[in-house]
Amino acid sequence: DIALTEMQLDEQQDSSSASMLGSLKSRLLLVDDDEVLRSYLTRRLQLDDCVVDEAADVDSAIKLLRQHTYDLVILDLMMHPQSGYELFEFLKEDPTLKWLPLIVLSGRNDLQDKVRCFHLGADDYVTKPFQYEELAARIYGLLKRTKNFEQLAFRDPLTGVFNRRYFDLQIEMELQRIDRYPAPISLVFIDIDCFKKINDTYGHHVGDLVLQGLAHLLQVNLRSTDLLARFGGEEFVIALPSTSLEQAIATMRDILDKVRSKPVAQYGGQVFSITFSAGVSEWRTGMTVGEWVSKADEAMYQAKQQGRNRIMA
Ligand code: GH3
Ligand code: MG
Ligand code: MG
Ligand code: MG
Repeated sequence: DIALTEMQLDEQQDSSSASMLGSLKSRLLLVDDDEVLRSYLTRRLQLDDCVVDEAADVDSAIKLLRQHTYDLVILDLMMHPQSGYELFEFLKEDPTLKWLPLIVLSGRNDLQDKVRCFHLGADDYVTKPFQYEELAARIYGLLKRTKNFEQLAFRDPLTGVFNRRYFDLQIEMELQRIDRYPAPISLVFIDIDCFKKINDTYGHHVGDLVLQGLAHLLQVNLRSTDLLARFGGEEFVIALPSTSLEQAIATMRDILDKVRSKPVAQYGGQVFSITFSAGVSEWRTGMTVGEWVSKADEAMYQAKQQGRNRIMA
């Protein structure tokens, strides 16, 4: 088997360009029915510090794509029972997956397949037998660009946390997941208390530092599965999967204790402390995302009414 011989030779060379891949902290999905190729490629990519999931067919690929967020897909064309082309159809339908970077890795080397794949949305096409070095360099090039783009599209530039656009996309996926695997999920709406006064007294720059400080404090006190986003000016939302209303309230009370007990920002030798008000609501079957957010927003408003610096449901 020529492909395998080339792979084995390839494996003995030390990779240096590929190791840059690790710096991108990526999770890849490898879809190929060839088990030997999968285990070889997975091992190489793992050595380059990528997280790799494998799928042997289109159905398992779809399952994984629904469960996890990937940075890139490597896709074989000739597979059974469905060909790789079927996966393109699935990706195209899902707005959160439509732009997922994809490299075709195929034994088919004819112009028609290549052109068809690019038309369907492939970003690159590598033919088998392949050199790992080249594939890794192509993955790196693609990820470098898309990571930067993603950053711009889905992150709030001031605080670095997700923006509302990303929150809206991701929350729909969370609710779809709950539809299949029922579990509680709670939402928190946070609004900084008397933030205008900080801006008016110390200037907009200090206001910005406070926003950054609070975003950081929230992020480090949340779980990796929690979804934190800046919703508007001095408003943040958090979705807490697998968390009941009572648990969410307890979590937020702990975080508010931490926020009020030490300064969130410092500037020109001065330190700045804040408090916030938050509303919590647990998702119930049949609720729209809009209704769910409004419920948390209303609870936040109640917290303001009752004197701020508190969590209400
Ligand atoms: P309350 O306790 O009732 O929430 O009072 P507040 O002063 O926090 O509420 P208000 O909505 O009146 O003020 C929010 C302020 O947030 C007004 C706006 O100038 C400021 N703001 C919004 N976005 C930014 C930002 O990106 N940076 C800074 N520094 N300020 C911002
Ligand atoms: Mg195949
Ligand atoms: Mg506000
Ligand atoms: Mg406010």
